[in-house]
Amino acid sequence: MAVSYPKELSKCSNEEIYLALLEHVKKLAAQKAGKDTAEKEKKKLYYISAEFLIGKLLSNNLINLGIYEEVRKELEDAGKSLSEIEELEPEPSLGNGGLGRLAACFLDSIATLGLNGDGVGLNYHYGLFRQVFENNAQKELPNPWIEKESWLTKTDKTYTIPFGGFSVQSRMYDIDVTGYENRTNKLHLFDIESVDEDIVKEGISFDKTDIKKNLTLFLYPDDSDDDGRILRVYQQYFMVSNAARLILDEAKERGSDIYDLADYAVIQINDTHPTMVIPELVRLLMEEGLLIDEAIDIVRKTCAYTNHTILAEALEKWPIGYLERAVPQLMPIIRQLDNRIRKEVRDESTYIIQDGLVHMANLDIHYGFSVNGVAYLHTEILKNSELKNFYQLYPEKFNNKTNGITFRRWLLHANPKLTELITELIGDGFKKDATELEKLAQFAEDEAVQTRLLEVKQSAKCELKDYLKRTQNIELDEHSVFDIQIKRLHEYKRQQMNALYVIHKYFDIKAGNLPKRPITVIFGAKAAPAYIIAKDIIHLILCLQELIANDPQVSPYLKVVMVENYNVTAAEKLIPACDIDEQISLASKEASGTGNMKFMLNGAVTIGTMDGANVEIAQLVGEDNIYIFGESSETVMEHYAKADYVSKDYYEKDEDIRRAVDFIVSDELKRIGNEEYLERLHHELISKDWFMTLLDWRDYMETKERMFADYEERLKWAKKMLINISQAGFFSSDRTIAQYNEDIWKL
Ligand code: CJB
Repeated sequence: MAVSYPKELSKCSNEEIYLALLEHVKKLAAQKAGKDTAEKEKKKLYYISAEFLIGKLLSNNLINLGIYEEVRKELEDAGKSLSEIEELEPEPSLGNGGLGRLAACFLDSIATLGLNGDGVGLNYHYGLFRQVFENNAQKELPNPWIEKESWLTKTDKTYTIPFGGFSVQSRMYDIDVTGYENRTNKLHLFDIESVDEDIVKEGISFDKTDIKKNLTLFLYPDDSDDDGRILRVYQQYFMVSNAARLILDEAKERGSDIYDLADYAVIQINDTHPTMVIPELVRLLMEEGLLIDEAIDIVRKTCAYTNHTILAEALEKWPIGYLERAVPQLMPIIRQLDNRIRKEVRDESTYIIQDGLVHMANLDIHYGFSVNGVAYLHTEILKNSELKNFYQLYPEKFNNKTNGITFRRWLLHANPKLTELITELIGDGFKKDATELEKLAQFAEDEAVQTRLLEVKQSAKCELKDYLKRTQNIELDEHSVFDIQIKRLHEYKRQQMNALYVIHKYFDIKAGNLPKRPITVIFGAKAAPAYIIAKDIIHLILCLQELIANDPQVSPYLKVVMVENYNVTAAEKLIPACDIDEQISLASKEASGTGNMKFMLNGAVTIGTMDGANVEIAQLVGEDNIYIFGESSETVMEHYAKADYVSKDYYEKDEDIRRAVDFIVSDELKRIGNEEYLERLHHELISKDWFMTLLDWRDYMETKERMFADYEERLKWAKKMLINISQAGFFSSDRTIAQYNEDIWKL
């Protein structure tokens, strides 16, 4: 092994080893990039995204470079531990959740499939806030990740980016993205030098108006006020103006005469955040001397849009006033783009500018050549209801690309013991072709294999126990059932439904109905800093955690754990250890979900609604191997259409629901928690419950009871685990990316 350590390995500190490995990996990756075939490759993909939730990179890079085992062994021989060394690496949390993590999985697969494609985003100095709990409530702290030596490489690419009244000088930083035994691509992150970390005050608050100092300071600053929202516009324009200039530069370098740009570049717009790339490219092409018609034609052939949600709040609409202030040069172009639509199209609901707002998704759909949803059901809902008017205009643009995950991180790295067992059973072909996992199905009835699988799960549970003890001083009982819900905190994801189940179980145990085996309900979730009810739900969970831990009658049978600062690193430990995976969103609201895929791959069994990719999972594993409950998306959408869901009816007619909901404002909980928060959540559930928690609660509770009973038949349960793993191949992001390439990018 040619890593150059500063002294004899056994005498190096972990810090020294980490830095030596960092340097070595960067060197190896650069060599692969050196062999780049870019000149021969005409067309290149640019995946523009405001988020790339890449997670720690050391192990993943070692795996993809094919040297993980060698390095691990060498360190072990010198008395060192690679996993301890990894703990020194700060996690770049450059994303909020699923959308950002998907972008990171995609970059891995693009490089692994040997495709010519780079990511383009922003170099936030602070990633998503670090979450701490104080007085049973979430507090947000800055989350720095850039150190003197890091995965970032400073390049000499800089651009002057104009804003209303001033301009800034950008600089591009690169992170190598090495595919599994394949090429190295780049993640380009743009930044400006004048960013000033000293303007951060109390928690994560800072002067939102000082753009030169704050432009790339934080991932998505709090957008609960106007200044926060305008800053977001500045960030987005900065991102796409840099991207557009880079794309034009590189296309010309490869021989484009600009008129043929679409033969040289394809742009994937990840949700509406990078939408301004459309008018910006038109503007830059016009600066090069093209007529607006010519420029629009070119852009229309170059841009493709992915929609990740039907929640109205995430479909951005910017007030004209914001754009006029931040990027006045863009508004005339946007107006022209809108005017054309007004001439071509009758349906006013599709216009780009409506009531003083610029509808970013409308811009994407009219001026992109492809519109895709991220799971079968989601795409159907887009076509048949949310974007129906657009689908009628452009049926040929709509297509589905069911999400996927990279198996390098979520199996090979996160779960080496399971990887080893699978390899022993079916060879290692699945590492390159995930569908080979299907071969595992032949062992479904094999008791020896079932037993081995249960042992692997048990050992992952023990590892999680050690990890949480070491890092958060949390005690787990590894013989309990691990029931896990980890994802962003949002009412539609319905952590509150799970919390109401916990309360129900608490009463059950008090009444002497003891579970056959202790249950550990584990949550991990960050709430957006301005999302009050989400924070109230965290507060409730933390209060329940405390109440139950201190109740000697209940605590031997039930434990609630809210993991602090849930992030990619924590997910890598939690997922392999999971028995029961919670995917309980209100049907129609979760576009896809990708945690569900990671869990099944690691042998968890899912309890879920027919929502997002759960639908496809259910179809693949069959009803014996997933626990489906709740109303269908059709029924839910009908309730919304008729506005006939009244949560109070469920509260009044179902005693168990009433007892659980009312416990939120019980004296027991009020003694532990904040009365105002508890009252607010209680009131919300009874008077509004927009995401219909109470509608599905009884079915959820009964399904969960059935699941705990089935869990006791250990070998039968192991069969379910095995079937889940064997069907997970479809959810490899290699498959997803191959489809993007086949249907959209055509590289
Ligand atoms: N998603 O994470 C986000 N952020 C958004 O603003 C909109 C959607 C999520 O994207 C994931 C990747 O496509 C989906 O799996 C998930 O359902 C969706 O909520």
